[in-house]
Amino acid sequence: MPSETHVATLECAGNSRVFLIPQVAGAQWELGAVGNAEWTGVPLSALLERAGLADDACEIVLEGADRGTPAEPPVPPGPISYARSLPRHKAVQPEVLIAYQMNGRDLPVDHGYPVRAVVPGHYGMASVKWLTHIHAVREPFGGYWQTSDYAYWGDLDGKPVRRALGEIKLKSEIARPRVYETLAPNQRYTVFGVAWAGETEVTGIAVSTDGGANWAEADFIDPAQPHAWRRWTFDWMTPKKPGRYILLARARDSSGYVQPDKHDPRHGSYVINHPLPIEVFVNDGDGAAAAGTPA
Ligand SMILES: Nc1nc2c(c(=O)[nH]1)N[C@H]1C(S)=C(S)[C@@H](COP(=O)(O)O)O[C@H]1N2
Ligand SMILES: [Mo]
Repeated sequence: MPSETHVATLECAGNSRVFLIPQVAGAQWELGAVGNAEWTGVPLSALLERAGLADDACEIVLEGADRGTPAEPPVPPGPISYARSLPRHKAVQPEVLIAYQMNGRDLPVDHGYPVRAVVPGHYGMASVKWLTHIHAVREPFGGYWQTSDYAYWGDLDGKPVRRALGEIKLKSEIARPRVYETLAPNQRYTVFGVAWAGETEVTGIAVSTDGGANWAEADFIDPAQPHAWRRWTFDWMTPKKPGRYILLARARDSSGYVQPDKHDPRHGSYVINHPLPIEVFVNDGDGAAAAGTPA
């Protein structure tokens, strides 16, 4: 069947969880549960067309080979496989692939060999790996991995309702310097990072080097491309005064949205898209550590 290649950023919905205060349960992801790759595969829409999708099919359920019993209640009646549904309107978009290659090679086992779904614009949990089945369903699929887990509290006429996590929310990360890195004073230092969004376009990126009191625009390296992150740089004259400094990055998108100041508790331990504080140290210039630098 015809294959296509798309670049897409996949971010785990729990990425940056370690930044939540107080600490929450779950893998203590720092900055690394996000990546950008080139995916090759057959568009899901081509498979659905060949199969002949019924008019009343509302969702497409994607199922993977891994099975087991969740450790946390509510525990389902027997072992379950990893399965997630996509709303029909997203499933038929041309960017959604049943992929067999990542960066021009067969998928590594960790990334879903032999075939996985790649759902650009949605958090990683939508991109089902080790894919075994694709089912069209007539009623919304309320499986474990989109109600008990990978879900959030939405709102229906003022009442909280459980909804499946979907679209990636606008976010940026500082990749360089690293948390707790020690820098020389009064030097030009290039801060480097990335910014990405789900279904919108990242249009601006600002950086603060004083904990959020002042912001200045950074420069994009990459042009805007749907579903792919944009790398950016920011030239910083490091302070003359030794000490602790907090760096932050805050992106804007084409819909006018700006990264929020705080994590929204309705998302539980997911969707951590507020500007993440990167604490660094500036030393006194003699190579000696500044006061407060961890040993
Ligand atoms: N079959 C299966 N697919 C899965 C998962 C899983 O546990 N089983 N985890 C999902 C989650 S939560 C994420 S973040 C991504 C991670 O994809 P990666 O390992 O290629 O980075 O895979 C998704 N696909
Ligand atoms: Mo994830």
